[in-house]
Amino acid sequence: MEPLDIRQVEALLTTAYVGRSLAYHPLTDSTNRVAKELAGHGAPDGTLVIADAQSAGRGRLGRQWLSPPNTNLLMSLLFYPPLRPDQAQRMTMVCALAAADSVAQVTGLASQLKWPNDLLLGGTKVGGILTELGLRGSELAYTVVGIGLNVNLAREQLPEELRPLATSVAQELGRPVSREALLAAFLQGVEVRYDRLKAGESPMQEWAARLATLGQWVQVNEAQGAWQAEGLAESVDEDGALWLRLADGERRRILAGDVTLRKSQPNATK
Ligand code: BT5
Repeated sequence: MEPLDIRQVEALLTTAYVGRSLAYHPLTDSTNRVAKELAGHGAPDGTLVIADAQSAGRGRLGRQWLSPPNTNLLMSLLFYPPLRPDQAQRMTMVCALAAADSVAQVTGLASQLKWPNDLLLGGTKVGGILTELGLRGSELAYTVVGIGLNVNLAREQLPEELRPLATSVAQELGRPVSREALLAAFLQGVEVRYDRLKAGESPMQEWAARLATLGQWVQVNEAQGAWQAEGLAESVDEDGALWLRLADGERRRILAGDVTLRKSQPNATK
């Protein structure tokens, strides 16, 4: 696999500012870490940090993101959105929608979103998003949205235990895909949606409409591991929280956690 062709990306790019400031690393520890560092140096809104390999790619809750070199998209975008800290998940929504659209645009494949931060193809994880915030007092100083998208990955390149849980765009399409074309389409989609957000439009309705999770009976493990619950994934709100309807009718709001689809509601009356 060839390294990412940054010249080609720049030639394809049609954005005004998203991705125009671009830091490419053949290898870094984590693009999220680098983007946060750049935020401290006043890097412009929409700065892109992209790597061909990461030595410490992060998922949520201290989990790892794995990717063989020169195969996938490993990147972080730095934003200074006009949002409060509790609204920062809207940047996750913006990027998730743009990622889904870019896959559709370049390959014709329809992807789904899974609450809170996964991109799925054929029901299997093809990408994940890790959003991190920087605070200035009680205000949002910046948001870093990190995206790992499996583009040309063959499942066998992952450790055995991950293989059933992961897929890639190429795997689903049956042929390799241009990472450069996908990246340029993604950045274009981000800019359009980010501009709308800045104009006061929320991406929530569109995001909710694409969430495969809604309407499903799910098990939720809360982020801190404090509790586990099962229920109907009823809705999401403007802050990206999931509203779960428990079997006893109680509604619970979940800000962060992991969701597993359950085949059916236990003791459901037919
Ligand atoms: C995520 O976390 O899905 C967010 C992943 C974000 C990664 C990007 S890469 C660029 C940027 N820089 C970083 O350092 N991170 C971001 P989470 O929902 O916690 O899922 C992590 C779990 O996904 C792991 O524990 C594995 O089970 C699984 N996993 C790891 N690598 C994978 C891959 N390539 N494809 C599918 N699943 C994977």
